[in-house]
Formats: sequence, C-alpha cells, structure tokens
Amino acid sequence: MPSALYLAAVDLGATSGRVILGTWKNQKLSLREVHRFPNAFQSIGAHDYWNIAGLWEQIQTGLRAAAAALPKGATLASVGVDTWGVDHVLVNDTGRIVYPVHAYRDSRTQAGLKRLGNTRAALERVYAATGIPNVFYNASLQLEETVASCPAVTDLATRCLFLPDYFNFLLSGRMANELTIASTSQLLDVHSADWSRAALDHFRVPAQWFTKPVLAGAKLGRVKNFPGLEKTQVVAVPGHDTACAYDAMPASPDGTDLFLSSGTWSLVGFESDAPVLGPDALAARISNERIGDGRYRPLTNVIGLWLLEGTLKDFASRPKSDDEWAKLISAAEKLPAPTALLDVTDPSFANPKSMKAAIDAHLKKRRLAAPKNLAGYVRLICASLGRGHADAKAAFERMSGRTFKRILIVGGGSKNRLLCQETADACGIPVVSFALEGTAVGNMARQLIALGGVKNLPAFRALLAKSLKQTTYTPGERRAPARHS
Ligand code: LFR
Repeated sequence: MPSALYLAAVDLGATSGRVILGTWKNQKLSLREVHRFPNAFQSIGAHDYWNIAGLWEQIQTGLRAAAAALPKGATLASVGVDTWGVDHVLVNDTGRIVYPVHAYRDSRTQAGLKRLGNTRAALERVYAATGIPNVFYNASLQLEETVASCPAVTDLATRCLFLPDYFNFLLSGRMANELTIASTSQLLDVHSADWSRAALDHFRVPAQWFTKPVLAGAKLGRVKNFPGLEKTQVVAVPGHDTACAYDAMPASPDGTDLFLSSGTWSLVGFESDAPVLGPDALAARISNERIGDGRYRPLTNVIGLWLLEGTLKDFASRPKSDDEWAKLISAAEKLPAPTALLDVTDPSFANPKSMKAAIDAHLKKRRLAAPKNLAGYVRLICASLGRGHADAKAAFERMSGRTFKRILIVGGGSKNRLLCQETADACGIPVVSFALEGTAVGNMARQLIALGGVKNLPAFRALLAKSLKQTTYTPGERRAPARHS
C-alpha cells in the first residue's frame, strides 16, 4: 500500500455538482474541491429534462482538475460517482441513449401517482413488495409513463441505468445497476437484493432492462479513454447521494442516533437490519431505501431547503455571500416565533412556478398572513422544517420501538444554525452538526474499503470521528452554540 491514496468523488446534486479530490494518509481523509458547477433541469414545453451531455462534460472537467492537482508522480487510485435518486437513462446495447432523460420534478407522473394512490389494494401490494411509498418522483411511475406514452421504447431500449450507473458506464465501459440507487426506484424487492417481479409487472416495466444490482465497493474496471487516468479504478460507490451521506455519519454503534441529511431535501432516518413495513409505515410514508452494505435505511423525505431555495429566487435582496447569509439568519432568529407553521407535506410545494407565491397561497387558504420580508420567510421555513423533522422522529420511534438520543445532521442545512436550533427545539433532543462533506466522504469511504485502505465502515467511522469538528444545538437554548471538536 503506498503512503498516500488519492481518490476522486463525483457528487451530483439536483442544484449543483462537484468533483472532490481526497487524500488518505496516516489514516486520515482530507478533501479538496477541484471543481464545482451549478445544475438545473431544463424545460421544453410541458416537460423537464436533465442536460446529460453537459453533466458529463462537467465530470470530465472535474476529473482533469483532480488529475492536475495530484502531487508529481502520483496517480488517482479510484473514482466513484453518486447522484440524487430515481432518475435514469434508457440505452441500447451499445450504450446509446434512446429516450430523453426526464427530471424527477416533471409533472408527467401525476396521473400515475393519483391512480396508485386511489387504489388501496395495489398501493399496499406495491409497498409490501418494495418498501417504498407512492411518491411523485419514483422511477417506477416515471418508467410506467415512459412505456405507456411511447410503447416503442420497449424495442429501442435494452437497459435502464440510473444516473450513477450511466456515468460509471461512460467511465468504465461496464453497465451495472448498483443497489442503493436501485432501491430508490420502487422496483426493488424489499426482502432481497434483487428486482421485484411484482412491482415490475405492476408498472409494466420490462424486467430485462435491469441486472441484479451490485453492492457498493464493486470494481467496475479501469477508466477508459481518459488520458492521465489509465490506472484509475471505477468503483461502484453507493450511487445514491443520501446513502453516501448516511455512510459518512459518525454514528454511535448502539443505534440511538437519528440521521438528517439536509439539503434540497431533508432526509430523516436511521440504519436498520430490517425494513419498517406495514400500514402505519405506509401512512407515514417510510421509504426503506438501502445503504452501501445492503442493509436498510428507513427514512422520510421532508421537502427540505427546496422551500428556501425556491423562495430566495423571488427576492432581489437574497444573500450572495457567507456574510450576507449570516446577517439574514440573525435577522430571522430575532423575529418572534411564527404563530402557525407550513404543512410541509402540501404537494403544491413540489414544483411551483414561484415558491413564494405557493407559500402565500398555502397561508391564505388557512387565513394566515404572509411573512413581511425575506427574514420572515426564512424563519417560517426553518421552523416548519423543524416540525417536519420532529414528526418524522415521532413516527420512527412509534414504529421501530427505538428512542433516539441525538440527531446527527450533515449537508448544506447543517450550516444553517436556525434550522439546526428549530430542529432541536421541535424534536426535544440535541442536534449535532458536523463540519463534514457527507456525500463526498461516504463516497470515498466505500472506495477506500474497496482498495483495502480501511477495513470496513465501522472502522472508517471511528477514524473519522477522531478529527471531526462538531457543533451541538441543545433544545430551548437560543444562543450561539458551543463549538468543540
Ligand atoms: C437527495 C435525493 C433524495 C431523493 C431525491 C430525489 O438528493 O437523492 O434522497 O429522494 O433526491 O431523487
């Protein structure tokens, strides 16, 4: 084993993407962001699409930057790709794209969503088979709509690759479905690590589009056609960004930590050897997605900072620097607590033309006044998300019989002290925020394990916890949080 290992994490989010160079030396991981770029879906007529060629170009630029940042004579040992869930590419045997890549917020799934939602028996059958509730973005509903609106696609496409699978293919030349990203589809069997025949049949999705998912850590081969990366292994990391973020949590081994990956979405959940199923779980919309090692990650998807990202677009005064952000959060903290909160499960927040208008309309319907300024919206959104997180915690405790002692938060929202405090207040337990690039670290952890640099995830977490800065938010304590490392 060389004295240092160099790795690259490609981490694509729905609103931004980045490539990070990691150095593993003396049992410590250090990160350097070598490329960051904005991401957004684009609309043509009534539909929303991802710019796949543009994303691939950005990945290549980032990997070139990673190679250029290596010390002289060093090589990049491996690369791993993670992305948001559910979106996918339909290709033929040569890997050629045969159908446009839709973005998950496209409204094309609305009819299927209602159909399944209104058919109790089918809803229960699909949930019992997959452990995934009926949500507008599911790949199952998307693929159902694709096949129904374009039946010829079943002759054109031979494989369905989720986004990380597709970029792994472009890098390595090998097509494989990885388990964590497959588990976001609502097409995977909740009791095994293979596809669910019942779900595939229900949504009329061709079973031959998929192969048995590989577990994170599988080596897919060396990078192809990329000068400077000839020796670099492509490792199938947890393809789902949320699975990566969860892997990175320095959780206490006794299972009493609740996890919150806070970004565009708020993903509240925990690790478990068994799925959480049944009518209560279905009613609470518990999603039994998978973690890198194949175990379960029961979670609920609370709408998250999408509410705030959208609202900011309507304010010319939106913050543009860290300093302006700090001022906005301070102003929001000084406001009185909102008298009523948003119901964060309202579907009108999913993809509105204007988020501010959607919030105002939601409040008007309930005869409530809209906030007077941006700070007011920030306060209302953070408090409402805090309540959403607390509702998720209560549902998990009821159903799993566990009592959670702390909430570990990573992601963009972990830097928002108002959100952390509102969450601690609403949940009644401390929120521990880590200065941690969760997705990139989880992505690299699986590469390190695959390369033999570290034994397993518990060993990695134990090493990580030693050097990690953290901030604790105590319920009811409205003051600058104590910092300690
Ligand atoms: C977060 C995330 C969520 C998933 C949503 C849609 O980036 O991956 O886990 O539910 O995006 O794919």
